[in-house]
This record gives sequence, C-alpha cells and structure tokens, in this order.
Amino acid sequence: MASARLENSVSAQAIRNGDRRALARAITLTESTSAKARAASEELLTSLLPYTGSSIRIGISGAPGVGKSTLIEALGAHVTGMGRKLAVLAIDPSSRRSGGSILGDKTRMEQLARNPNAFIRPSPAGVALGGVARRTRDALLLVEAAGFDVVVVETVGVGQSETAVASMTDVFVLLIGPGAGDELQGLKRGVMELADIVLVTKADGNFQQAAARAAADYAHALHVMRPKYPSLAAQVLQVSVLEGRGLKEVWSAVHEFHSALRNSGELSSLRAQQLDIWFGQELEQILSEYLFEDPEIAQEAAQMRDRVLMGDLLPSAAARNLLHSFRVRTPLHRAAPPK
Ligand SMILES: Nc1nc2c(ncn2[C@@H]2O[C@H](COP(=O)(O)OP(=O)(O)OP(=O)(O)O)[C@@H](O)[C@H]2O)c(=O)[nH]1
Ligand SMILES: [Mg+2]
Repeated sequence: MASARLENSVSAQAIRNGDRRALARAITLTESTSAKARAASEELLTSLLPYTGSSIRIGISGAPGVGKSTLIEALGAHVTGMGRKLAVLAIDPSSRRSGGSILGDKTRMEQLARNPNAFIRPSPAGVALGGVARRTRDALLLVEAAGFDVVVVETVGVGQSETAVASMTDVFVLLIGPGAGDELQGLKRGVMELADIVLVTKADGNFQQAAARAAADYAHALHVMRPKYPSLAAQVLQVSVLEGRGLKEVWSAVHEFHSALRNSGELSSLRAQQLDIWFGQELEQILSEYLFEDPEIAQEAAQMRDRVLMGDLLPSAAARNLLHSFRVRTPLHRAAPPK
C-alpha cells in the first residue's frame, strides 16, 4: 500500500532540513484517509510541533479572476528577494474546479513554482471544505517546520472558505476588483469583518479611477463597521502588479500588522483561539468518524435520519438517541484510537 511506504519514508529530521521531497510526501501523508497513514502523520506532526508557529501566516482571498495568483507570484518574488522563504497553500472548495489546483495555474505562478525559496502546494482534489481545512492546517505546520517563514493560505472567495482561511492565519487580506462599487453591495458583511487589509487590485490604466473610488468606498465601509481589533484598524490599499505599483507597500502593511499583533499580545490570543476552534472541530469530526465506523450505528443513523426528514423526530433527540446507542454498544476499549 502506498501509505505503508509513506509511513516509513518521512523523517522529521528530513523535514527540518528543508528536504522538499520529504515535505511533499509528509503533506501527502496528511491527505491520506487511511487510519495507519493518519496515525503516522499525527506522530510526525507531534514531533515537529516544537518547530512550528514562527511564520507570518497570511490569508489571501478574493473572487475568481480578481488577481490572487498574479499578486502571490509578485509578492513571492518580493519576499524571497529579501531572503525569506515562502510557502503557498490553497483551500479550494472542490466543487469549483475538478482537481482544483493552483499549480495548474501555470501562466501566473510558474516563476514562483521554480523558485528554490518557494513551495507551492495545491489543495487536495475532491475533498469537502472541512477536509481541506483540516489538511491545510497540518500542511501549514509542516511547511513551518521545514523553515518557511512566510505562509500564504489562498482561497477563492465563494463563501465559507474565507472563514476557514481566517481561522488559520494571522493576517487576512481580502482582494477586491477595481469595479468594486457593485461588489461592495454583494459582498457579505461577514467577509468584510474578517479583513485586516482590503486590497484593491488592478489599479492601473483604465481601471485607475475606479480603483481609487473603490478604495474610498471600502475605507468608508470599514470605518462604520465594528473593528476586529480595538487598537488596530483595518486598512485599504491599492495595487497594480501589472505596473509594479503598491507591492512593497502591501508587504510592509502585512508585516507591520503582524508585528503590531505580536507586540500587543493579540497574536498569541488569536492563535490560542484558533487552536480552540481546531480542537473543537477535530472532536466533532473524530467523534462522528468513530460513530459511523460501526455498521450497525451507521444503519441506525440512516433510520434516524429518515424519521428526522419525515418530521417524525426532533434532530436533537435523534442525535442524542444515536449517541446513547453508541455508548451502550461500544465498550471503552473499542473506542480507543486506532494504533
Ligand atoms: N490590469 C491588470 N490586470 C491584472 C493585474 N493583476 C492580474 N491581472 C489580470 O487579471 C486576470 C486574473 O488574474 P489571476 O491572478 O489569474 O486571478 P485569480 O484571482 O488568481 O483568479 P482565479 O485563480 O481564477 O480565482 C489575469 O488576466 C491577469 O492578467 C493587474 O495588476 N493589473
Ligand atoms: Mg488563481
């Protein structure tokens, strides 16, 4: 089995040495659904945990075509040019494109893909958002242990994926197109509330005036919103990658925002909060995996669901009944994690 081979082949030391093949294999291991691979991956991550956490974790999101890949490519060249190492991970809701892959985006990330100080990892294909988020968190720890000190988690803005990205990054950058007056109407307030930096893209040529207007509109919208941090205001910037304007400022803004969070102690409370969310999600996820591993429980669950859908049974009562059956049927030793 491929996973058995993988388990033996990834050493924590190789990851710490920055061995890219080991890193890629370790990420593949976290994506495997086999119980053995998962145990191996958890063991690897546990031994690497002390070497994680020191990167600047940046979330980047925006509508399809807004300029995410173009910006990340340019930003990547800029930060690696300063001697940093940059990793790009993607959260791509799998429904959007089959095999959703930022690597497939050859035209705009190909330089970065060849850059020895950059590492690009596409989102695993065919997995629901919850699964992708879980694996991306693991991948984030792995790239940190491998010495990447700037990590970008990218997602296309289609709804919930922004929340997932914001729940695992330090600074959330929302990209907005220059024709944004109308977009502002359509944009969910919740997404705006996540933004630390709003970046109006393509502020060049014919778009320049529209971009300036959009920037003013967004600055106003942010101003009237409840701030995310009491002492640190979200900001709006304009960028043109095409004309090479505003890129340095974007990096400075991200870097300064991050430093401010760190100095005020808000970074450590943010990360603690994120770990809490992660823990809660894992509890729910693993609990339901245990439940459905038992075929009789799975069958009972299907029956309960039918009754719920018929309006015959309250969802909370059904869930409680099911957990009760599970507890009665499952001796504690069987509920131990698979070794
Ligand atoms: N004028 C102008 N066009 C840009 C700029 N940045 C990106 N574009 C163009 O916008 C289009 C989309 O850019 P991408 O970087 O692929 O956008 P994306 O957000 O990654 O798109 P998806 O991956 O499909 O969600 C491309 O045709 C780019 O050339 C810019 O600064 N100025
Ligand atoms: Mg793209």
